[in-house]
Amino acid sequence: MTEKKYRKDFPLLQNNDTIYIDNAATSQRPAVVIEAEKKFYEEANANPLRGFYPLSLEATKRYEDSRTVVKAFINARSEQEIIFTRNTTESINLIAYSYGLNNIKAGDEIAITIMEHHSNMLPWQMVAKQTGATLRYLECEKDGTFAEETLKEGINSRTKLVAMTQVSNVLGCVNPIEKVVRLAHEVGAVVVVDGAQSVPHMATDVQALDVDFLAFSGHKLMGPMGIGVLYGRKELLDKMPPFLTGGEMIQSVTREGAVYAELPHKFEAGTVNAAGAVGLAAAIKYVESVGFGYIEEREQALTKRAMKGLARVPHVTVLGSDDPANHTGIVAFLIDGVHPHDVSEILASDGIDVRAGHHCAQPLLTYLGVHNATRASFMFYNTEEEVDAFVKSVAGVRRSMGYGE
Ligand code: C6P
Repeated sequence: MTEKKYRKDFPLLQNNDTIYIDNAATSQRPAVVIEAEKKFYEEANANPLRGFYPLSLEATKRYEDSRTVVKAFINARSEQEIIFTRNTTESINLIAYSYGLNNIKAGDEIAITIMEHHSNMLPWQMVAKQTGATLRYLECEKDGTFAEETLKEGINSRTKLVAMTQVSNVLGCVNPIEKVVRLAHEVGAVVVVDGAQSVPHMATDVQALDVDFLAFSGHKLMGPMGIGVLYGRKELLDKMPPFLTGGEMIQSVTREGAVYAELPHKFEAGTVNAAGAVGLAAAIKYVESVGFGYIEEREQALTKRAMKGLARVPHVTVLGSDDPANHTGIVAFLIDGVHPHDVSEILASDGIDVRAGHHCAQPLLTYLGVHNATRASFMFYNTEEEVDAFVKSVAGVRRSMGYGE
């Protein structure tokens, strides 16, 4: 059965017959999100948090109301724990520069996994280099799982910070965040979770997970580009110095220095992306109206169909687990004898949009013994027909390259 219930909500999918299955790179946006951003500029455009005239107060209200929506969405304790950033990358850099450089020293260990996106790897390489701490890589099994010993050895009395993605953007596996948090907190380490690929696809409860920091991007969650979120535990954020300094993050300034603003504004220097925050709130409300039960069920069905189809195509290897339940809509694969860039070009000529390359996870691919891979990634608005067209196109790739089969 083909499910098309929500497709009409997405203008691009109505105006374009491309088969868009590069959702892990960025999702499509429903009209309500585009409309919400437009409405902000049409009805409430003024610099938020600055003016005392009605328009600026309205801009501020819409910006702060959006924060409340985000707070409820991930079940944070207070709005003070929600910092608006540009994206996941900026959120993680904020933690690295503000928390990492001030709390980690020579002799300490930072534990990250080999499957991290460069955005959750390079900031920790920087902190390790600048502080003299050791950066330790937790290596996964080929299916993306972590052996008990790997976690127990990797998170030890020297560990001060553990940074882990909840869902890998290459393997699609869901990592055992609760277990990692337990091990980390037992040794007094803080946990940074990269939620870029998980927050759009499953319910997130920062209190239940007990994480210290969580980063995610609006654009993978059907929200606008250029708006992201950093959740941080208030006790930690309170003690951290600002990442960026300048306008709007102060209480008072003298020639000698400044008294910084309270949370969350201490971390939001300069004019904020209020329209982006409003768009993100609209995206969250849209996700909630669809419901994670439906989203997970649909994405699981599409992934299962794709993996079943690919399993029947000779010379195709899917990276990660054989079980579609551990792929969160992400299917990265190799075709013997064909470079992934050629695969994606051949698929593009059939009107199918996938990503090919190292997916900003080069150390993972090297660890898996490959240089590049092609990746399809599904959202609940994709259809069975699109999956079938994708499998059919993959099945024709080697023939297009001159192979017999
Ligand atoms: N991954 C992908 O095609 P930004 O660019 O800051 O919004 O997100 C960075 C990021 C961080 N962590 C993970 C797990 C990610 O997947 C991403 C973005 C995209 O896989 C673009 S490289």
